[in-house]
Amino acid sequence: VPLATELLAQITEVVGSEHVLEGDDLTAGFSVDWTGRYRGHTPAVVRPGDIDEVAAVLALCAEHGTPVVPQGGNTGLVGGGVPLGGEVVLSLRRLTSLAPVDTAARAVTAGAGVTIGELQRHAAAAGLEYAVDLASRDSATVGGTVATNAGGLRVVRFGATRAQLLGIEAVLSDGRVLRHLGGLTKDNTGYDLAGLLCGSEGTLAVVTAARLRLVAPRPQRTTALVAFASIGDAIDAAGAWAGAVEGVEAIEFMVSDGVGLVADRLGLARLVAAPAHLLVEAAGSADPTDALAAVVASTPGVLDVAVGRSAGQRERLWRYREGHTEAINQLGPPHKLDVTLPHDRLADFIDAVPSAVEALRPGASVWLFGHAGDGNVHVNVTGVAPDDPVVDDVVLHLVADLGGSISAEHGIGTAKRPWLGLNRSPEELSAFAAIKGALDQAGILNPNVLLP
Ligand code: 2HG
Ligand code: ZN
Repeated sequence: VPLATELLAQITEVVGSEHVLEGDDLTAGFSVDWTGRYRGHTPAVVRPGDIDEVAAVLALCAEHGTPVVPQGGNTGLVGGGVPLGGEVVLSLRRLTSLAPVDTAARAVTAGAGVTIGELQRHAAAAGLEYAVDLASRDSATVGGTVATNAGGLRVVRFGATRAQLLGIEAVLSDGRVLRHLGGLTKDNTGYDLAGLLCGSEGTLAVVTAARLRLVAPRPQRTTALVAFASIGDAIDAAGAWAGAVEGVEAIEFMVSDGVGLVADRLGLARLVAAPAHLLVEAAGSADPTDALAAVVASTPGVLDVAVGRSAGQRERLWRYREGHTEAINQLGPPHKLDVTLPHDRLADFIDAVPSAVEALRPGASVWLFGHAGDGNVHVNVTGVAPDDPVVDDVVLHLVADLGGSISAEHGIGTAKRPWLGLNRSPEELSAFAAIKGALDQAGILNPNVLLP
C-alpha cells in the first residue's frame, strides 16, 4: 500500500529526503529478517536522527493511522522487526549518541542505535564492561536488545537485558516522550516503565535511549570445552556447575550433529567425537583455571577437556558454539524454537524433541544447542517450509506440558504469537491488552507482534 503522498511529504520534511528510503532496492534489507524466514514489504524506511524526529514521525503516522514497525539492527529471530503487513519501518540506527561512562555510578546512557559491540568497547575504555553479550554484538543495538529483553551468553551470571536497565527514554505512538534516565540505584517511585517497555517488542513505545548498568571487569578468564559420554551427563553437569563453579559466566550446550555441522560449514577442526559438549567459562580477579579443573575432574561422564586461557584460544573454542546460528542458516531458513525447561525436565525434553518432530515431518532435521546453565534450549528445525506451523505446534506444546516457557530470550514476535496462550492466562492476556491500549493509544505500533 503506498503511503499517502501528504504523509510522505510531511515525514520527509522532518527527517530529510536522504533518510526516507523507498523502493525494493533500498528497503529490501529492512523487510526480511536475518534468517530469511520472514519476508515483508514496506512503502518506506524512515531513519530519524534524534528523538525529536522520532516523536514527530510517530505523531504524523498516528494522525494518519499508519502502522509502524520499529527496527534496530534487524538481528531478531522471531520476525518481530520486519514489516509483515506493509508497515512503515522506523529504523533507529542513527540514534548513536553515547554519553561518557559514569564510572562512579558504573552506568552509561546510550542511544537506541548504538550496537552492543560499540557499547562494550566504550565501557572497556573506561575500565568497565557491559554484561550482555551475544553473537550478533556488532549488529544488534541497544534499542533492539532493550525492546526484546535480549539474553545472550552471560545470563547465568548477570541476568538478561532487563537486569541491566536503570532507566529508559521512549516515545509513545502519539509522539509524547517518556524519559526517566536518572539511573538512581534506589528509585522506588511507582510503576517500573523501563521494566515494562523492556521485552514489549515495539508494541508499546519506541525506545530511543537507555541507562545501562556496567560491571567491573574480571581480568582472569578461562574457557573449557568439555566432551561428555551422554546428553544426560552433560545436562546433569550443567545443573551442578551453575552452583559449583566460582565466577561461572557461561554454561553452553551442544550435541554431536551441531558441532559436526559447525566444523564442516565454518571450516573448523573436528572435535573429539562425543554425544554432547559443554562450553564453560569462568572469570574473576584471580585465575579460575584450577578451581574449574577440579570441578570438571570430579564430574561424571567427562570424556575430554580442551582449555583456552588466552583470548585467541578462548575465541577458537567459542566458535563451535557461536557458529551454530550461521551454520544452520546455510541449510535454509530454520524454524527457531527458543525455549526454557525446568532443569529436571531438560534431558527428557531434549530426548523427546527429535522423534516428535520427525514423526510429523520425516524430512526435517532437528538441531539442539543453547544455554544449559539457564535451562534454555535453542531448538532449530530445518527442512520444513517457512510457513508450516506443525513443527512449532508440537514442540511448543511439549514445552508447555513439561512446565517450560515457549520463549526464553528471543521473544514472541510473530513466530510464537499463536501459542502465547500456552504460557499466559486469559487474565494476563487481558491485562496485556489493557496496557497496549493505554500506551499505544494510536494503535499503530508493531501490529503483527506479540499480542494474539
Ligand atoms: C544464540 O544463543 C542465539 O546463539 C541464537 O540466541 C540461537 O540461532 C538460534 O536459534
Ligand atoms: Zn541464545
